[in-house]
Amino acid sequence: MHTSPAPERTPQRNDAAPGPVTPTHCPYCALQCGMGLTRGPAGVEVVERPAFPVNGGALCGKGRTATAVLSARVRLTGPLVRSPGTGELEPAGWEEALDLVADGLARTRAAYGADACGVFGGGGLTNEKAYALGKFARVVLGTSQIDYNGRFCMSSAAAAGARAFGLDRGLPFPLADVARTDCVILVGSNLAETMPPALRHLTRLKDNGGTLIVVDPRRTRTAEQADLHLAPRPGTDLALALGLLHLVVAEGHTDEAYVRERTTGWEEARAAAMAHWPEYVERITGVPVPRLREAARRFGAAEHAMVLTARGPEQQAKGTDTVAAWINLCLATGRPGRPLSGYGCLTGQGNGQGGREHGQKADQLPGYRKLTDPAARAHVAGVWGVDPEALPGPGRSAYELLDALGGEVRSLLLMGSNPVVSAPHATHVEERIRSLDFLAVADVVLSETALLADVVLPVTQWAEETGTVTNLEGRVLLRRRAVDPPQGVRSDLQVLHGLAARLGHGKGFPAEPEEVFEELRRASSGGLADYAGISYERLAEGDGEGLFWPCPAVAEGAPAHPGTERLFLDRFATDDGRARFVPVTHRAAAEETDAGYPVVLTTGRVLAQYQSGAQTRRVDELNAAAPGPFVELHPRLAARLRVADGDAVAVVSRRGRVVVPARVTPAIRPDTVFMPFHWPGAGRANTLTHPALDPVSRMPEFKVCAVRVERA
Ligand SMILES: Nc1nc2c(c(=O)[nH]1)N[C@H]1C(S)=C(S)[C@@H](COP(=O)(O)OP(=O)(O)OC[C@H]3O[C@@H](n4cnc5c(=O)[nH]c(N)nc54)[C@H](O)[C@@H]3O)O[C@H]1N2
Ligand SMILES: Nc1nc2c(c(=O)[nH]1)N[C@H]1C(S)=C(S)[C@@H](COP(=O)(O)OP(=O)(O)OC[C@H]3O[C@@H](n4cnc5c(=O)[nH]c(N)nc54)[C@H](O)[C@@H]3O)O[C@H]1N2
Ligand code: SF4
Ligand SMILES: [Mo]
Repeated sequence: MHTSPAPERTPQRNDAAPGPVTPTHCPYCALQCGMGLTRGPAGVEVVERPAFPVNGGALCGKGRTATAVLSARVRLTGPLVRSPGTGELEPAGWEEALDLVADGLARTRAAYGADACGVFGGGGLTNEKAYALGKFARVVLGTSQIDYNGRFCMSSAAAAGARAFGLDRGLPFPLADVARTDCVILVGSNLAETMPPALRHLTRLKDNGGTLIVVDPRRTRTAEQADLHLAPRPGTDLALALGLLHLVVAEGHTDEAYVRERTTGWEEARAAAMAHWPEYVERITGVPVPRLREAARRFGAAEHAMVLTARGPEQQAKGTDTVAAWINLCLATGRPGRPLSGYGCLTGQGNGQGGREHGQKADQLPGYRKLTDPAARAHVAGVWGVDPEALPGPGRSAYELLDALGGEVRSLLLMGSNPVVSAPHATHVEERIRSLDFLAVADVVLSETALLADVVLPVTQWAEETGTVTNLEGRVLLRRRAVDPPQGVRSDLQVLHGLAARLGHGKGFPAEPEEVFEELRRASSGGLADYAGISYERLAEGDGEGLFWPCPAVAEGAPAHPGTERLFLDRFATDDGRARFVPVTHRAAAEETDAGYPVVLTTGRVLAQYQSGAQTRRVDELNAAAPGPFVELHPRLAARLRVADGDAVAVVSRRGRVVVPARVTPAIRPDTVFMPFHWPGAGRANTLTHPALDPVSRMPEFKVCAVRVERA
C-alpha cells in the first residue's frame, strides 16, 4: 500500500515554508494543477510545485485559497438527519444516518422496483469514487438510473469525438503541444478565467509566431489575446464551422491524400458544408465574410493547426453536431493524428476525464465500455463476481433523471453535485427534488441541494484522502492525502462501503482507495480507457507527472507500458482505423428570440467562483473578488432599456425571472446578454435556462435561450 503521505523536499522558491511538503493537486478544475501542501504557522498552506509540467507551479486564486474549505468553520463535520418532528436537519450519529439511507433506498426498491432508486454523481469525484458509485448502483441497488453532472459539461464533445475517432479523450496530445503548433482556433473557451495557468501555452504560441483565433460572442480576457476574434451570435457555431469548411475547400486547403488514406465519409460531409455559403453564414452568425475568409485562410494555410472547443459550442441542443463540424474542418485539412495538430476538447471538472470513463454514466461500464455490449458486460460482471444478466441496461441521462424525480424515480443518492444551482430550468428541478420520497446527499459543505435532503453525509475532500484523477489531457495523477480530516467526517468510499454492507454486500466495496484502484485496473483492462498498467506506485514516481491512458498491462517480465501521450498517430480507434466525417447542417436553437423575448441569454463562468459556488462561495478572498450575480449587456442595449451600469434589472425567460445588477460593457454583442451561474436564489441564472437536450449527448442548451431584459 502506498496511501500514506509521501513528503517531498520543500521547493526552492518556498524555502521559508517549514515542514514537509506533500505533492498533490488542486481540488477544482480539469487542469489539475500540481501544488504542494505543508503545515505552516497559519495552518495548512499551499506551496508551488514548479516541476509539474501542466502548470509549472502557477495557480489561480481558487487553487491558492483552496485550503480555506478544509476549515471546520465552513463545512459539514457530522451527519444531519431531518427530524420528523421539527422538519429541520439535526445532528445525528453515523450509524443512524447510514441506517436511514440504506432503509430509504431499500423501501423504495421494495415498493416500486430497483429502477425507482436513482444515483447522481459528479465529475469532481476521484476515479475510485466514480467507479465505486457505478458499481454500487448496478450491483447493490440493481438500478439502471445513474448519471452525473458531466452530462452537463463535455458530453457533446465526448459523443462527437467517439463518433469521429472511435475514442473520447479530451486532448489527444499534451497541453504543452499547443505552444508549438502554428494556428489554434479556440471555440467558446474563456480559459484566461477558467484555466488561467493554461494561458501560458497560448502566450508561447504567439511568442513563437503562431496565430490564435478565438470564437466567442464576448470579447473575454481570452479573446483579448487573439490575433483574430470572431464573435458569433450564441448557438450558431455549427454554421460558422461549416462556413469555414466551405472556404477551406474553395481555397484549396483540403489535404486530399490524408482524406483518402485516413478518413471515410468525406463526400457527404463536403456536400453538406458546400451549402453553407459565406454570405449565408454571415447572416446566421453575424460574423462578417472578410473575417471568415481570414480565419479560413490562416487555419488552412498553417502547417500545423488545432481546434480546441469548450463549453461555448458544446452546451447547445446541437452540441454534438456542432463539435462534429469543427472536427470535419480538422479532418478535411489533415490535422488529427498528425504531430502538433488535431482536435481537442478542454474538459472542465477536476476529474472530468476520468469521471466519464468508469461507469457513473447512464450507458457505461468501467474502462469506457458500453453497457449494451455483451462482451463488456461479461468482462465487468466477471470482475464484479455477478451474473452478466443481472446487470441493468442503460438509464436516463442527467436532466431526464432529474425530471423523473418524484415520478418514476422516488429515492436519490447524490454525491458530488449541486443541481439546485447548476441544472437547467432549475426551478423545475428543485421542485422535482422536493417531491422525492427520500434524498440522501454526500457533500463536503451544506450545499443548496443538501439543504433539501433527508440525510446529509459529511465527507472528506481532496487533501484529506488519497485517490486518482485524470486531467484534461488524459493524464492519470495521484492526489495524496496531506492532512487529517476533521473528526466526524468519513470518505465517500467509506459511505458506499457502509451502505453496501447494510444492503447485503459486505464484500466488494472496500474503503481503501488503492484497493478500489486495483479493481478498477482489472475492470478497465482491455477497454478503451485502459488503466491496467497504472499503479499508485508508478504514479508516485519521479515528479509525479502521471501516466497517460491507454496504459495496458504487459506480459510478465516485459518493461512497463509507458502510457500514451499522443493518440491516433498510426490509426484511429475505429474498426477500420479511419476517422469518420459526419455530414451535418446548421439548424436553429431550441428557442429563438421573438418580439416577447428579443435578446439571447448565454451563461458561463467568472474567474473567482467555481461551478455552483458551493465551495468557492465559502472563501472570503474569492467572494471579495466576485461577490454576486450580474448580467452583462452592451451599452446600446442598456441605452435602449434606459439602464445604467449597476442598476437592478430583471431578466425574464419563459421559465422564470431573476433580478440582478447590470454590468454594462462593450465586450459583448448588442443582441446578447451573459450571466454567470455560480449563485442560488434571486440571481440564479438557471432559473432562466432552457432544458432542450441534444439528441445524441443529451446535453442541455445552457448557452442559448431567449429572454427579455427590463428595468427592475
Ligand atoms: N473560474 C472557474 N473556472 C472553471 C470553472 C468555474 O466554474 N469557474 N468550471 C470548470 C468547468 S467544470 C468547466 S466545464 C470549464 C468551462 O470552461 P469554459 O468553457 O471556458 O467556460 P464558460 O464560461 O462556460 O464558457 C466559455 C465561453 O463560451 C462563451 N460562449 C457562450 N455562448 C457561446 C456560443 O454559443 N458559442 C461560442 N463559441 N461561445 C459561447 C462564453 O461567452 C464564455 O466566454 O471551466 C472549468 N474552470
Ligand atoms: N447555466 C449554466 N449552468 C451550468 C453550466 C453553464 O455553463 N451554465 N455548466 C455546467 C457544467 S459544465 C458543470 S460541470 C455543472 C457543475 O455543477 P455542479 O454539479 O453543481 O458542480 P459543483 O458546484 O462543483 O458541485 C459539486 C458538489 O460536490 C461537492 N463536493 C466536492 N468534492 C466532493 C467529494 O469529493 N465528494 C462529495 N460527495 N462531494 C464533493 C461540492 O461541495 C459541491 O456541493 O454545472 C453545469 N451548469
Ligand atoms: S486553474 Fe484549475 S486546477 Fe489550476 S489552480 Fe485554478 S482551479 Fe485549480
Ligand atoms: Mo463542467
